[in-house]
Amino acid sequence: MKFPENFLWGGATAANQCEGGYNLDGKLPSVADHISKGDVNTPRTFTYDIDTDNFEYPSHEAIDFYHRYKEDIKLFAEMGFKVFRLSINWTRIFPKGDESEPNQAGLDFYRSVFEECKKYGIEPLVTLSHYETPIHLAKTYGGWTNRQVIDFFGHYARTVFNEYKDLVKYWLTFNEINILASQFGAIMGGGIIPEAGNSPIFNSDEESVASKNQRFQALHHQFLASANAVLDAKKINPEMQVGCMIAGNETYPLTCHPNDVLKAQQSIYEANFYCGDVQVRGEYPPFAKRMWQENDIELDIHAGDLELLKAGTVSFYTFSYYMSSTASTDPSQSASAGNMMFGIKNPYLESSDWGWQIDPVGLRVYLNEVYNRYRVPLMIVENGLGAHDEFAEDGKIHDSYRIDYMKQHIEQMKLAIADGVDLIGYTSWGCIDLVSASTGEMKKRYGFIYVDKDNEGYGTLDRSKKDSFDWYKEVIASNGEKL
Ligand code: BGP
Repeated sequence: MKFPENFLWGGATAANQCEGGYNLDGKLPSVADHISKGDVNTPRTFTYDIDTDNFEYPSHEAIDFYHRYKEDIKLFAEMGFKVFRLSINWTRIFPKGDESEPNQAGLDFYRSVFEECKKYGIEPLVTLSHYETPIHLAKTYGGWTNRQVIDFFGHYARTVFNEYKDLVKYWLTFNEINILASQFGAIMGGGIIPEAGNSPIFNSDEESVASKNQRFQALHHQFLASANAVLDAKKINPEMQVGCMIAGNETYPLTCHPNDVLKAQQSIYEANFYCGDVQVRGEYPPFAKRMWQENDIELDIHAGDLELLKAGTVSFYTFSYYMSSTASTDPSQSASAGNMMFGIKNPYLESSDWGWQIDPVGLRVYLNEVYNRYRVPLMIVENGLGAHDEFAEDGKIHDSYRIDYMKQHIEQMKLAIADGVDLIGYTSWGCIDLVSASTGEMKKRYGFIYVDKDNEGYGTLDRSKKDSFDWYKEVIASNGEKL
């Protein structure tokens, strides 16, 4: 079985993790610009006032894509990218979020980025919201808990749809929308922040920043905003396609005890299908009522909301996939680390340097599960290995571990296509090294392209090619035949 002829190979980034220039040309801070650097042991911290404290904010300079995008896109083109996923930083277009007029310098910047992509025949795939809610909306309106934010987002989305209607065909509304159910997602994705002071973005206290009710209400508002965006895009240019973006969570039962099986199933349903059903099928799933009751969630659903969800369904489904986890009802089992999801250690899997359990077969399982439920085209828009890269004596980075990881995942994609899954594209995460979302570090690297910057923020920012660069170039040139 082969990859389809027009398969979209490429790479993915997010504005807050690569652009830098956080206060240039009219831009004001987003929520991500208020998050300090952490590391494996120290959680990143949200801090209310960035002018008066001493934290480091990795997004403020990041890898300076803001000034170096031409060089970076040229390297992507050299690898043969067909698609480049990036996000528009909302705060470049509407610095506070509630203005009526957009910031021209922000519009010009992305026009120039998209034109640069088009020059090489690269299709931009644009996320409208990837942790970049304007801090003003978070502070003044309570972020996405406030229904008014739907309108501000709608105005932003229509503005960029109109502006780039001839340059951008593929859009995603909210990055990993399902993580809004977590505390991390509440801050980063939902713009729900503590009233003053600091707060770790990973917190074992479930209700520290936002209650479950607030988080699911915010999610309801994002569903509505996403549905509006789908409808607006169709009106502005019927050629445009809008997709959802879910953090893919494949969970296995730790044992074949029926209680473990049930727990794993519920985890998949609640983590993946709750959002997938609303965005693809246009309705809350059957189990939602039980879930709301069990968690004391009472949603404020207005007249017309459910009709809007039904009307504004996405035309393709995208997701991130890094790892799988396991579920157990045995209280003596302890949780292991993961991509915004935490589970019990699977004895059959190896883990990355950051403890994420590597599971290529799980990708095939996930692809089949989701395709058979939704029957819309699928795209993997994040996948890759966060690893420590060291220069060898010959002055190069021989990242065979990254090549192995990706090779195994691409092999499983091929098998899933043979299973009948309509998979249309693959953008590996962090195609160029960038700031880690969970830890804020630079040393957790995913790229084919190395960026000379260390965890303390020192370095020339020069770009260089790792071994995986040439390997991926071959993969694309052979349309996935040479792995
Ligand atoms: C996803 C986010 C990305 C990205 C990725 C890798 O959840 O959408 O923004 O960062 O995870 O995570 P990390 O950077 O923590 O390794």
